[in-house]
Amino acid sequence: MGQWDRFLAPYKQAVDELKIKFKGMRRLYETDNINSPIEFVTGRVKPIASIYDKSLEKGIPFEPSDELARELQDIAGLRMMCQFVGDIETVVDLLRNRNDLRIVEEKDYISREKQSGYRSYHVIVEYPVQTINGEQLILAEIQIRTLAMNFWASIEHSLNYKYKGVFPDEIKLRLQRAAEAAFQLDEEMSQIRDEIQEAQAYFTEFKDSPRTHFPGDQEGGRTKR
Ligand code: 0O2
Ligand code: 0O2
Repeated sequence: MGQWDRFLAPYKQAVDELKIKFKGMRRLYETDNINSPIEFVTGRVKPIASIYDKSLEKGIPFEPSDELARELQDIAGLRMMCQFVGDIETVVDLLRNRNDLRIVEEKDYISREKQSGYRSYHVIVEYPVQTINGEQLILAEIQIRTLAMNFWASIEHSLNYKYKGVFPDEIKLRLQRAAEAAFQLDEEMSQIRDEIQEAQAYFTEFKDSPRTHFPGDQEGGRTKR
């Protein structure tokens, strides 16, 4: 096994474990028939090429080391998507109350968006991974954002590849405007949140109910074929 594989193994373990734990939180809301503040969860270990780029940017030697583990806080990265802006605070509170991780830093790019227009709430956590050599504390970055923020960030990220991080002014401006429009959409949806959630609860009940009436039903249940 290579040096990098050995270095990254506990990060992979942390991402896998946290993904299961966060998806589990969503399931617990579902079990209690409560609208979940978490829509979906993704996770990844930073690809070696991105670790290389970031180490160059930060002036850290590109080699597995304690310095790299300390300075690159997003080698383990999790993303939690929410329907509404208000859900983000709920999710952050859920994280604050967990006793299997420790929050070391919070970055609020929602009330203070980045110059690019990027919005998200970042939480850096310290998470203990049980390895065959004992416990190892791993830093992980959890990005919490709405679906609209995620839509914008995914597209901007792809464009970043195309333009190698240097956007023409016109594109930059249009992206900033698009980010603002996405945020307006979030605000608008928040204002009709109760209506939306009522409709979603109704839809879920309708979908799951064995007594749902369909045209052609004889006894109120689904038509048997
Ligand atoms: P479930 O039951 O749908 O949660 P993975 O290793 O596959 O678990 P990874 O690689 O971190 O996850 O990210 P991936 O594959 O992009 O997406 C993770 C989960 O998020 C998958 O569900 C996707 O279906 C879900 N997902 C991704 N994009 C969206 C989206 O836009 N909307 C919604 N609602 N879900 C999305 P799982 O893990 O397969 O199972
Ligand atoms: P990738 O490909 O997502 O891994 P740091 O450099 O991490 O010590 P910094 O730059 O202040 O400190 O970190 P920040 O901005 O808190 O978090 C960096 C991550 O946030 C990025 O990781 C992106 O995932 C996301 N991000 C930050 N700004 C933007 C933006 O303008 N557009 C998009 N699409 N994402 C952003 P990486 O490593 O840059 O990329």
